[in-house]
Amino acid sequence: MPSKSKRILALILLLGILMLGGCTSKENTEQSVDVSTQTENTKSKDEDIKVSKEDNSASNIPEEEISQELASNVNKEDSEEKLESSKEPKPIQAPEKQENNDIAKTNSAEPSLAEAHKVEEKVEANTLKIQGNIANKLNLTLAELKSMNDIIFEDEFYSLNSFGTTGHTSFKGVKLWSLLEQKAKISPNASKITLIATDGYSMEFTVNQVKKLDYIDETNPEKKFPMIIAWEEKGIEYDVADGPPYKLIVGQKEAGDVNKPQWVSNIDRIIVE
Ligand SMILES: Nc1nc2c(c(=O)[nH]1)N[C@H]1C(S)=C(S)[C@@H](COP(=O)(O)O)O[C@H]1N2
Ligand SMILES: [Mo]
Repeated sequence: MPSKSKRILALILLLGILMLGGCTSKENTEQSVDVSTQTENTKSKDEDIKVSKEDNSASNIPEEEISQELASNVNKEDSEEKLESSKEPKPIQAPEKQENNDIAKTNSAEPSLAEAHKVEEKVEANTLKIQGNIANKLNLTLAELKSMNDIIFEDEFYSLNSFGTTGHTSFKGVKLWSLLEQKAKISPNASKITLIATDGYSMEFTVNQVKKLDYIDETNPEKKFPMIIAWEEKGIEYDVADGPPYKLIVGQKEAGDVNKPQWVSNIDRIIVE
């Protein structure tokens, strides 16, 4: 009997030790979890501080909120990227720009002078350059071109584009071959002429194609056309604000010839090779 009670005591003791041991190990686990959560919390607090700092300097709370909402839907790295992008100096620059605008608005004399200068520069930039295998390199203003009375041509041209759209349009300009022959003094061994627009669009022709004076209008067999550099369409001069006011106009080589894509607008230069 006493050995039985000893055994029971021993069992109780063992249970007590086991229970104690279990509790301690649980506590230890909880503690280590606590530590890690604290570090996480500290991290996120740091982030919050960063964000709120940005908020203050950018004074752009709604955008920040949106980016944070977006961030919660994706993984952490992505969300950090989103936060980064929303931290870009854009919102900070905005008020500075406004200030500059205010200064510009209050100072009325200087901007108008600057504007006038810009318009002048634009008109000057709108010269027609003729370069390459010629004796007279030319840099013609619209006024100079318009004064070339001996080579002016004016008529209604027929156009056909690649979609099959057709039309008749009146143009006024100078004959391109006359311009090259009489004014630019094209070299007798020149063979190629390239017209280049300010947008990079360009068209290449042989000298013989430019020399040709009998381009047609398939709807009007009696008429013959030279290639022209026009500055006026339907009785209205091109707006110099839209770029160099020069457009190549060419008729058809034969019936069905898709000629409209060859009508180079805003010609910047003509290169002779
Ligand atoms: N500078 C320049 N000229 C251009 C073009 C262009 O893109 N740039 N497109 C050509 C093409 S493909 C056509 S059909 C006609 C279109 O002329 P529109 O714009 O007067 O209709 O312009 C031609 N001249
Ligand atoms: Mo076109």
